[in-house]
Amino acid sequence: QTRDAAKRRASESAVEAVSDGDVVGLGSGSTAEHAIRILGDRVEEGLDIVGVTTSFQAREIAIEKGIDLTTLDETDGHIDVTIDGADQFAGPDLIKGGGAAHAREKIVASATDSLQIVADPTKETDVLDTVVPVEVLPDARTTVANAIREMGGEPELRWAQRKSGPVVTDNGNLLFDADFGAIDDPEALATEIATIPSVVEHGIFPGYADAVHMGTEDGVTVFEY
Ligand code: DER
Repeated sequence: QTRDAAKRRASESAVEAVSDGDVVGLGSGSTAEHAIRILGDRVEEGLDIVGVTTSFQAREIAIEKGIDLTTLDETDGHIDVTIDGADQFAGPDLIKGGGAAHAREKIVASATDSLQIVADPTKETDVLDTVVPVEVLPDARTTVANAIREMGGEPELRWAQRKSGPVVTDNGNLLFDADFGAIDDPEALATEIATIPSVVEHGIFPGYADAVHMGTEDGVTVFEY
């Protein structure tokens, strides 16, 4: 209950970064859901924005809330501000992909002028050390798993909870959660993972955050980068 309140407070803070006329990236996950719902309420009160969504989940909520949607093809690949969650943040370095949406989240984040991350205190860390989601073409799962092990990681195929078999992403691919332990150089590891053949995208977002809005027990802490 308190964690959900913290997520909501983080989102209320991040939404302040959105202005009339903005193209807004709409993130995925339970924290970003609060932000989309709040934006929807502001749209009803007259806020003039268009959204670019990062997942099936984000699109469903945006449609429910009546937020007009567009695509990167129609905005010349430009987004003014994106609000999205994270599995972990160490300063501006992020690990994302807990919701298996990190491929489209990274496209949107990379096209964004200002990435506003929303989180609760459980996401804050000095050194990134949670598992790194790695999206792979289904036929390459064995070769990618071998490559991750050669790099010192331990890959675990993400199995679905309410479906027999593995999680299948919005892009029709499979997902490893790769445990590399503490990640001292996120940028270097990001580059190394990205060069493995048939890796579609991974969840290290090195230096991506322009701000992190962390909801706390009684308020919000905003880190600017
Ligand atoms: O999958 C993602 O990248 C989500 O943003 C995730 O990292 C955060 O989800 P949560 O807000 O439900 O914890």
